[in-house]
Amino acid sequence: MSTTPPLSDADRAHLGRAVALGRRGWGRVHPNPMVGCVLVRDGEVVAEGWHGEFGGPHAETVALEAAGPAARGATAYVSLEPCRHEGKTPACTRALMASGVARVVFGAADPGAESGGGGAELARAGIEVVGPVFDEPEAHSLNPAFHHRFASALPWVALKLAVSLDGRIAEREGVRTTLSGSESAAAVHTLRAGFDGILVGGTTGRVDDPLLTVRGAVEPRVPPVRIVLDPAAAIPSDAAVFEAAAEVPLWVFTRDDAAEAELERLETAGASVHPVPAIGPHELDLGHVLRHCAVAGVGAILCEGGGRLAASLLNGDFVRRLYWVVVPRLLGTEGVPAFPDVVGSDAAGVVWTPAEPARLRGPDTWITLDRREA
Ligand code: AOF
Ligand code: ZN
Repeated sequence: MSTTPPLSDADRAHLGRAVALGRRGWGRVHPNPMVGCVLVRDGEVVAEGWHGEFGGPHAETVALEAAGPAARGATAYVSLEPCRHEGKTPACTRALMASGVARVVFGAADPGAESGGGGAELARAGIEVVGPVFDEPEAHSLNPAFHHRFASALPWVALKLAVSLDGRIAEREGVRTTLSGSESAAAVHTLRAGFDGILVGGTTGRVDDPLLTVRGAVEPRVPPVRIVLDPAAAIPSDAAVFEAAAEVPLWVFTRDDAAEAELERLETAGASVHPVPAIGPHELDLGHVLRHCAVAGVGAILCEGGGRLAASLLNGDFVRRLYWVVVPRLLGTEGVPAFPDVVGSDAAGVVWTPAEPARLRGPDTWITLDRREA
């Protein structure tokens, strides 16, 4: 494998297109990565493909089938290294070799023990291979939960908060405040579709009374589990989260010394209740909660607040991505600060880097940041 000769502007553009195609798999392919593929011959795009469904054909296979004989002599641009394993579908390396493509340019290395190494295999077969083109941070930011799985036993945690210009998340303590606009609300539903679990703290669960389901443009292949941290087991039985409990699982984590009668009440209302150790009167052991989630197959979690849970997750260095929604309002001194108690100097030392360009959604600005790994 080699990264020479250098990529032309056209190469980079085609690879960028492959990345964009891959994103169409959002909500449908995880825990697999999102992958796109573009086949180009004599400067012309002959076919495109993407991994559209978990267990379904890979991006390369889709594109090669669409191209047919036109793939011969073409360059395949793939956002991820072509797999060399027989998984749920045949190895992409074999399909590429059989198709007669002359060159393969790929973005991210595949970290899988069995799937990875496809680039070297293609090179041994006489195909010109260029890649990995992306450095590690870029590769990770495209499919963060997928890559995280190879490095950590804990779930990949993203934190989404809508914050006023003066850093506040609600008008007053205990008052439900809709800060962000309808465009942001639509984006949140799309965002939720790509996660295994949606997490909120008990105060948010009570005050905002969210449903936490996905009701947007992307229908998730598996609806994310709703996860509420409610140390005192105090969430009322008529809270909105219980509404859809028959269709979308609801997990409530409580202190392990919470009143038995309350735990039973929550179970009866439709929740799966998980008592866990507490590390303070209002705070559960988040490492314990997250390990439980990982073991149960919840590998990517979106936390949507509130401020105290957000602060605890940051203090514990559990957050890998921030979706920071800046709302152009000032809430003033009565407003609830986004982080009432970020105390840990560890959190202050973390460096965040942009994962994608900031984006306007209606009046709000979305800033997406990834924790830079040491
Ligand atoms: C590719 N192209 O489009 C994707 C790849 O269980 P399987 O057979 O679907 O294989 C999943 C693994 O294959 C996944 O963990 C990752 O390593 C790779 N994904 N590879 O060449 C694709 N989605
Ligand atoms: Zn493959």
